[in-house]
Amino acid sequence: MLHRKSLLVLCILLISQFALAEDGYRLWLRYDKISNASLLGKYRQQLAVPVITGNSATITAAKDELKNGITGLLNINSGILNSYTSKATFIAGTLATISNQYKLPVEKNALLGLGDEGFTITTKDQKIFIIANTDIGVLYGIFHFLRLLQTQQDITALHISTSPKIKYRLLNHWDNLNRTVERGYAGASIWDWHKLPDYIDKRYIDYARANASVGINGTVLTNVNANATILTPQYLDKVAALANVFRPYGIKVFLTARFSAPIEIGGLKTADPLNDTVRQWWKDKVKEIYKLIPDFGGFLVKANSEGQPGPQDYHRTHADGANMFADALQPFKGIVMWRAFVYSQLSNDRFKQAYEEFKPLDGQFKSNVILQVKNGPIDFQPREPFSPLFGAMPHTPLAMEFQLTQEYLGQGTHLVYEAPMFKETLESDTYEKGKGSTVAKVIDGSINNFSLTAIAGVSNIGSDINWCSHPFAQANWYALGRLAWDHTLSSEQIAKEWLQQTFSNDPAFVNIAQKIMLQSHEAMVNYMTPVGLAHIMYNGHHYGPMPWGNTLPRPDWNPVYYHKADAAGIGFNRTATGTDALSEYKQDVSSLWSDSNTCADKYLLWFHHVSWNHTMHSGRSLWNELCYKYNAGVDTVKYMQQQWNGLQKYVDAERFTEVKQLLNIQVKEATWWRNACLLYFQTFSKLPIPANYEQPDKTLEYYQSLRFPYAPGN
Ligand code: GCW
Repeated sequence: MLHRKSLLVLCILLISQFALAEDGYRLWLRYDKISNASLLGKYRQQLAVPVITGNSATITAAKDELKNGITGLLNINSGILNSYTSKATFIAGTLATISNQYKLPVEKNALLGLGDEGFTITTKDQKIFIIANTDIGVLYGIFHFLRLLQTQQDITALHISTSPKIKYRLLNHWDNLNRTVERGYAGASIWDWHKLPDYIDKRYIDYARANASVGINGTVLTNVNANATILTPQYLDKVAALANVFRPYGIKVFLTARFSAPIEIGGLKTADPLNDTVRQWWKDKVKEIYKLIPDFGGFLVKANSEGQPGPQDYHRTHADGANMFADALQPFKGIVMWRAFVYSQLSNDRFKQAYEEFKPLDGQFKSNVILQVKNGPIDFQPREPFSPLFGAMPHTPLAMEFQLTQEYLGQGTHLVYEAPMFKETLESDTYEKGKGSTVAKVIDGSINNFSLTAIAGVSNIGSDINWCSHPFAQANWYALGRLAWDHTLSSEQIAKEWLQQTFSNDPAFVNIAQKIMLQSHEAMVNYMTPVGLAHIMYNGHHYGPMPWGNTLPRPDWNPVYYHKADAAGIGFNRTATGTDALSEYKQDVSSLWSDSNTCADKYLLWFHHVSWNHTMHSGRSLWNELCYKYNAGVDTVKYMQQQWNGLQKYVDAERFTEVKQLLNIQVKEATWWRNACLLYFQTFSKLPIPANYEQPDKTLEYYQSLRFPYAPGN
């Protein structure tokens, strides 16, 4: 008897523990009850009689979300009505369904101008209206409204109208069919290919909800280092099952197309894009896909890059390759996202190669091809100047590829909020059509009048319970969606609303946590690659520092290629006396960076080889500036750690401890980066680390002896 009783107590304890588990699974869609009584009262009144009109899977999703939201946030049990009643306090639906039932609260033309995905949230006659042209617009409006509640905004007189600035807002998964994730630090792939199509993991639905809540409307399911198996009937059925889950949430699926698939799974002898049999093979394949997935988005292709097959294997151009897919997809309105990440070793500077290959092809791509360009010219380094392709391709739509997963940004252990880095690129001025031609305006199509526009983020999602491993890494997923919808949002605003939804609305918490986030990117640049250093990480897995790396067969895979440290100084001369990469930019841009005395410090070593005694804008010598920056980076992380430790009372124990432990690792690793890099560069500068800085406690040989054969994500 006693035994049974104690078992019961144990069960209750376990259940209540479970209910309180703060494992991060809910992301920013927590919907915890609002504790501010007066706000709660107002919200309850405003949501006393909610109506959502319409009838579709998307409208059902909108109803479910609103129901979940108000049950959690307001702890009320309002049933959501299907049609208007005079008692309604909240009405959502499409223009068509609402105008049947109620006098429109806003101008019809203004609404039509919001397009397929936009919406308005408007207060009229003390009722809140959410109106859109489509069901997806309604769902986006509901998510926006729930964000207002979650961030405790005043909802008495709302006048919001918004539509996305970018058409395709995508995640790119580098997920393999065996569930490993290239450069993934959050566990295995969330796609359980083995159990699909019959087993639908609840995660797929929550993934779709999370994406829709920030406006992400497409996902490339597979790695750009592609596997043709995904295009076989067996796997296409699995893809179709995922597409069915995502469809109500406005999310289209895309796949990566392996260029040699006609050979590998089609039994052809060639994959030549100008060969008729090959072209027909792709047309048939595409038809087969659309039969299963009528709203299939299209293909993302990495070709002739890092060993991937491509058109150049047949002496054809990237345009020939892309256009072959474009022709196959065009009848179904599918698109081709052709990656510009190429570096063929033929030129004297990896920086220049994407431009050299693609600039001559400007104007040769079919209208449903978009060229997907990484934010910088090399490869997702902590800081890069913008890729010179932005601003150089007036006849080709360009998509932005950001990397959410932190391959070069501290991988799974560093708190790095990426929005400031994304914004830095988006706000850079290309001068393509004179001053103000920012990268953002190139990719939103406004500079060259393109309606095919896209932003992609290489996903940081995995099977870890909290999706992204580091609790703060979720913010990067969130930020990608928010910025793709509206690139004018500030990093500050995005950090704030993410924190409010994910952790707490208490300003005492939000203000400090927001500061931690906002300083984190610059801190990381400082402790890894200050003053314009780049690509000095460990070979292969890219974990940790290895500025001495010089053993790989290709020079441009070795760190020494990038920093070029020698007795005379450090940095890569990309001016006219060097590789002249600067000439790939418009004159107004290159003139900003071509003189080592006026070039912004943050880009100095990207473009100049300067002496160790070069005078920086701070007045310090370059060597002293490096010492200063490396130390400032470490100090900032220590400060972030201190600030976080002061937030204990505002955060649940689980996530508080998780972040605390990770920050401890980050401090250690930042110190490792600083010490290893300074000791190594000192072998050239022969100058002391000024005595006012913490001195390395290990030798360079020690750092050089470290090995990480099982580092993740390789
Ligand atoms: O950053 C590099 C990565 C590769 C990746 C490649 C790419 C998918 O180290 O792992 O491959 O870029 O973007 O194609």
